[in-house]
Amino acid sequence: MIRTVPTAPYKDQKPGTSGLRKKVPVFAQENYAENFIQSIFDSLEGFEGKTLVIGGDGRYYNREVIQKALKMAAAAGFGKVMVGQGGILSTPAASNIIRKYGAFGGIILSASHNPGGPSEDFGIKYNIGNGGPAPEKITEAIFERSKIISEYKIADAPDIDLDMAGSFALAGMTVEVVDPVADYAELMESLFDFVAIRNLISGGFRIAVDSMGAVTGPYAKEIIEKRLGAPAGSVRNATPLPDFGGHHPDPNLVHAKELYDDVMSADGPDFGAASDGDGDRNMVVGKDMFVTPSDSLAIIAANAKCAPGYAKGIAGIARSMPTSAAADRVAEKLGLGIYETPTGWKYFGNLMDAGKVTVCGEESFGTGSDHVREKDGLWAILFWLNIIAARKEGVAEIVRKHWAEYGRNFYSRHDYEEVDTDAANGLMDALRGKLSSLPGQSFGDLKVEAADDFSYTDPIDGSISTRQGIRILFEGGSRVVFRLSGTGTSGATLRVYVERYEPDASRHGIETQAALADLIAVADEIAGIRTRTGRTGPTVIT
Ligand code: G16
Repeated sequence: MIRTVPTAPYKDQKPGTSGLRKKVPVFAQENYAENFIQSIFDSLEGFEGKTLVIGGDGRYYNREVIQKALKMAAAAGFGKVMVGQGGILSTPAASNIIRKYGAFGGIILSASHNPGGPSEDFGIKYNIGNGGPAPEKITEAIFERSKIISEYKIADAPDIDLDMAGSFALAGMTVEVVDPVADYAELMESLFDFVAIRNLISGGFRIAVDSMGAVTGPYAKEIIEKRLGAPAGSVRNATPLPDFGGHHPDPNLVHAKELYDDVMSADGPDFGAASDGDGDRNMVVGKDMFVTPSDSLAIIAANAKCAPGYAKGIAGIARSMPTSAAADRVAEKLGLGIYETPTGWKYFGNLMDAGKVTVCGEESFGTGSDHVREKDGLWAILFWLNIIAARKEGVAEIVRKHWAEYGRNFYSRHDYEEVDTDAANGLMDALRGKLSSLPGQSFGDLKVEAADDFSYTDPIDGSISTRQGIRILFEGGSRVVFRLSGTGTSGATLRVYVERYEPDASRHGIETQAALADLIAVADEIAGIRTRTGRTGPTVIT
């Protein structure tokens, strides 16, 4: 039986950079999740009888919302839902399933790299039939709908046992509980040279993969330990837990410090990598070398032909605007198209669908390709292992040779988390007010060449996105970018991205923060970060 339930709208269901993210107690309010899910369905057309994919990163509240979404999908008229066993699907695995089985779309339950637990974060996002995050015109329609919603529909039916694989009936709809790992592992095996990686590992190359108590554990166990033969225990924190075992599942130098320290220790592993809550982010470290995500994109693009799935070469590269221009130098040398988009993986979808780009990346520890339409943490880790196996060189050697060939883009991001929202908005508004007067001004040795608020016109569908980050570009190619995060759930997070290009190889060994010190000081001088936020320094430096 289908029940129609009256509801009142919430005013705060505006999706951010990647779906709706709020604290669990916000999602647990009466009808809050139901309103948002119904708003998604109300914004779509033509899904009757079609397939929807549902899965999440296993965080607290995942199972409860999956049961609601299943019953609401049945009430809305979907013919079938494919749901990951245990409610688990990493974001890239969900994208793959949507594509492989020609589903209409998918609902992914995750707040990505944000912590999980009863008072921590939860999230819902909708992905379209190409497997990628819904574009802005859909997320805006969902938000508009959420502001006026007055009822939702739900099937009155018992819960589905998510732990049992198989097909089940739910109010006239089929629910298929699927193995979350099998299709994804098969895809990875089709892209990379597993024989070469297996030989590398059996030859004594030691790897450590930290799943941070989050969704990639079962995927990494199957691929890294079972199929590639790494010794048991090579994958750490491999059981997805509702609170990620207390970890903040964000693979960066702060939250994956234990792994980093281990790889840097004398008898530690040769290669370390970590993934985030929902498996789309990655961090890669080698002995004596942390690979910045921007460099990772450039190096993967430059070495793409090492991997069988990319042996014919790549069509082009896309990066988000705040990501360093390291990839641009590779594109230039290889004669490839290069695209600069706003922050958010959703902007890459059209370019990949049109065959303009194969490889995409973001400074926020995201790298991926057109094998799916999400960034993909394990894909990046396997790509690195494949490159190492093919070149028979370690991470540090590969990175240093890359810099020697292309020059080094020194790069760092400074985050000021949980800043007062008014103070953060005030800082950005004041910067916007200064944009026209900055060009021509000098700050020590740095002269401003141009300053703007980045806007993007999608080359495929012509849609325009404005106010995507303030760029201050200095003569010689250095720059500082200011943005407010669109993924946080408390206060505002100010991100300051700092970059300097250094062609001279004799200067490539300088410590990153030292190489950027003058730009960091100028960023504060121009934006008044300390005065306006009351902070003496960033919360996180990556
Ligand atoms: C999401 C998006 C990414 C984006 C990142 C950072 O990542 O999918 O494309 O780069 O947020 O966004 P912001 O700077 O607005 O916080 P994830 O891993 O959280 O889904």
